[in-house]
Amino acid sequence: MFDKVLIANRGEIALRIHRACKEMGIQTVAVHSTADADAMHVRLADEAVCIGPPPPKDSYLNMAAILSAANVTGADAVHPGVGFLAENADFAEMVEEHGHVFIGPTPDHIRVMGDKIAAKEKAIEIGIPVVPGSDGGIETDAEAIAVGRDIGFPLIIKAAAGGGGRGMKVANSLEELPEALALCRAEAKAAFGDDAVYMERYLGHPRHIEVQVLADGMGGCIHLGERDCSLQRRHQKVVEEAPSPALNDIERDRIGSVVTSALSKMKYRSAGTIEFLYEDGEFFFIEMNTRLQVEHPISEMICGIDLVREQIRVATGMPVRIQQEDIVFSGHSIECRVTAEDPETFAPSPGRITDYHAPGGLGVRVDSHLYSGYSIPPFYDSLVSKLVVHGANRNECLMRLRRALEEYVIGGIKTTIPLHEQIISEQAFINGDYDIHWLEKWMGLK
Ligand code: MV4
Repeated sequence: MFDKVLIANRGEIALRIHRACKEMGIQTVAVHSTADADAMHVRLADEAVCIGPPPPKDSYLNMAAILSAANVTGADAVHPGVGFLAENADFAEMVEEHGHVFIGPTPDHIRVMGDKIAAKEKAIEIGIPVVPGSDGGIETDAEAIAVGRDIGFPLIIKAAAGGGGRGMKVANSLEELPEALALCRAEAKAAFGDDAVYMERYLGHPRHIEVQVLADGMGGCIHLGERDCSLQRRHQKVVEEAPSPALNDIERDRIGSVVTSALSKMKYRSAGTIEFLYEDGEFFFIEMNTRLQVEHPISEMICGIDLVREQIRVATGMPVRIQQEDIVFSGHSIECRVTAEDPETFAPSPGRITDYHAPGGLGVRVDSHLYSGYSIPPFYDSLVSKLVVHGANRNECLMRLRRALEEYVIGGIKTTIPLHEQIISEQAFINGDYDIHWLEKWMGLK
């Protein structure tokens, strides 16, 4: 086992990884920008290294500074967390070249899944169902028109280098196609420096359902069920739940075994997530995330598995020690992403926390780096807390979530707690009857 792990991240996720390390008897090294000198992850870590000024490109994305912190502290391994360098294949490669273990997949797997065209080809190769569409990239208008006639309208054009919802254009007819293609290409070039695009049938009312996996790089692979992440605004997830209210046990087992046998074939290593659009009873692969995800705790809650702990274990070269048959999916879990934003306008609301009281009690988990007196810096992601609740069933989970939101006090800044209270009181949400467009439509109405 590792003696010392460097955590190349900040905020609640740095804390989450620190906690897993301490429970495994592993020493932790925090890295931080000058804006984060007083952050909780820095306070709790065994050692801390300042890696640069506030802008992410000068600190949390500064590979040379992070590698030198790993070298001077003698860290055995580097955990990238989520965001920042977590899906940067070059960083993973450099970590290993410098003699540390990268707690994540191989650089090759990160690279393949980072290119959406290559990822889709890989998905087809290993037997995962994909959205019908172009066979690889689209080069010319003539090719686009031929594919358009074939798959029909509406269709969606996506950037190969895209992700997180950027670089997509919908075309409703053959007439709209050339302009949509040109716009998508231009946007992709400007945003990612790569104008490669591909086409897919446009699904009008899907849910976003993703399957959590853990694999050991030697063919061992298990799944921790699915998460329904359909409640999002501008491609930012707001509320997630596990299991999905839309699936039954048979569908869950079926998609779970499709995914685990595929990733086992690929010899995938580490935690990973396969994202699907789910519409009219069918799953369509859209992307794979080769990292831990923000919403991983809801899977942990229903499976009783510490995913970060297991991710660290497989990074040392050990096989996955949990058998699929031994995973018992128990009850229901919901996560509310609490951000430091105005709940009406979503304007950022950084500043000093004057009062802090987190909810507690059975089935309530708060993953947050906040404390009374802490000042939220304005330079980073607005996520300040994940309120994660577990109940014996969905109704118990909802009742518990409601009382936990009522108990939660975060004084001095605006947060999205009131928005969460409203969402979970809506009949459509209570019924589990929502798709990827529901939240934005509802916000437009209220
Ligand atoms: C789609 C789609 C409909 N049809 N692909 C958006 C982010 C990127 N990961 C994939 N996205 C979509 N791909 C086809 N063929 C609709 C979306 C989409 C979406 C997907 C998941 C969660 C929220 C979304 C919001 C708008 C559009």
